[in-house]
Amino acid sequence: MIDKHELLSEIQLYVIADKKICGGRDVEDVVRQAIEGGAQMIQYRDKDADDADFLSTASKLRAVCKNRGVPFIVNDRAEIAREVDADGVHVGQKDISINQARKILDPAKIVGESARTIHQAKRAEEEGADYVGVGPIFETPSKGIDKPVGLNIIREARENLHIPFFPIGGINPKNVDQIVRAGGRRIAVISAVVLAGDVRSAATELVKKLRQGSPI
Ligand code: TZP
Ligand code: MG
Repeated sequence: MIDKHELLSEIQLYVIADKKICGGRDVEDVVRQAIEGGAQMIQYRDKDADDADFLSTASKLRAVCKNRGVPFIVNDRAEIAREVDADGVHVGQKDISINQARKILDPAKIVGESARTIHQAKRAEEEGADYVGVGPIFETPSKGIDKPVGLNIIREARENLHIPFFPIGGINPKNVDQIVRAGGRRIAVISAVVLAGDVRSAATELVKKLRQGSPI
């Protein structure tokens, strides 16, 4: 298995397949198309599903990702991440701690955390997170009432973090250049890909712009 740090260092487009935001679409189809378009890491997120449903979808997505050699991350539910042998778990500030996640998952697995300030991001790094998501950068309906933190956190993250960071929140093909100009090399997105009319080309367009800005 490739070392997780090496693996993470190459990821520019991280797509979060949020079941609710996928709307009526089949989440497996969406993930397949996103990967075909160039998504390099997938997270399964579903705040509402009960554990049985979550487990069932997670194991299907796990297989889709494994067949295509793409790392698969489970949102929040570390036990389910372990059960489906996901590549890691992503936790929020109000979820289980990095430490707790580490107790559940093998040390070779990825643990990521969300941060809306550089202080939170630094703390996640100190606690042993393998990557952080920083944002919301722009306004986004996908994160409820969270106010955007703006582009400045990207510069702060570049200066202060040693782990990969993924700007997230309201990023789409029209504004991704702003992320690149602020010094971001990677992004995490939900709606720009999973809600796109053409999932595959939305992913391709984002990857192209990130590569043009800064090939990894
Ligand atoms: N964390 C910060 S913003 C956000 C999350 C999960 C939502 C991102 O969704 P979108 O649709 O890419 O704005
Ligand atoms: Mg969470």
